[in-house]
Amino acid sequence: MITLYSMPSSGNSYKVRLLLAQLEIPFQHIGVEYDGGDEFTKSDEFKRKNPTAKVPLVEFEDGQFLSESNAILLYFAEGTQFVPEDKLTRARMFQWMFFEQNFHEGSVATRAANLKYKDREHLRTPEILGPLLESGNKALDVMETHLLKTPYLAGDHYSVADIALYAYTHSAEQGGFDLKGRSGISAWLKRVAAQPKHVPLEWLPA
Ligand SMILES: N[C@@H](CCC(=O)N[C@@H](CS)C(=O)NCC(=O)O)C(=O)O
Repeated sequence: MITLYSMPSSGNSYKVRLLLAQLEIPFQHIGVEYDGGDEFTKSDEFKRKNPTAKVPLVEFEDGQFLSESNAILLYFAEGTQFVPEDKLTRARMFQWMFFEQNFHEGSVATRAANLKYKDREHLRTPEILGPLLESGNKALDVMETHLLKTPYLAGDHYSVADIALYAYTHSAEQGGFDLKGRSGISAWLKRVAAQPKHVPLEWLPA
């Protein structure tokens, strides 16, 4: 069985838990939390597994590792209904996954994390939170414009791009972002949550 090192409260980790649940892939879960106090990700033992010192991280049965949430999604989703076969549709799925890491995560998720985690209290200044609000709103507006035209990010079907962007969009209000005023995103969030075998962020394997 694979082992997943993941942070229960983190969207990047949730992406992987959600996909594994939807694909019914069993996994052993090792939880790593910011406020756990053990700083496990900073330990030499963990950094030997993942030099970036971040989760999520998958450990395969043969001792190999895979990090970066979206790479993990693509690895497990390959050959399933969650990766489109058509070349251009697949490229559009990649487009949204790169957008997630380049435009969305660093603003929407970062602002929510600054407001949520105790060890980020010093990052709650107007100089930091202001620009994050602006860039996060821009990212959400890009999604909103697109999702008013199409049911899922890569087109007509749910793909791992939807998983990648659902993780931090569904909790964006924690970062002070307005979702109710964005009807395209709100309807898409409901469509994603209604997918078979969908699990919430809090879900962990038994
Ligand atoms: N680009 C990475 C980001 C991973 C990341 O930032 N993980 C955070 C949680 S969201 C983490 O491991 N934090 C623990 C730490 O920095 O000690 C991905 O998508 O997997």
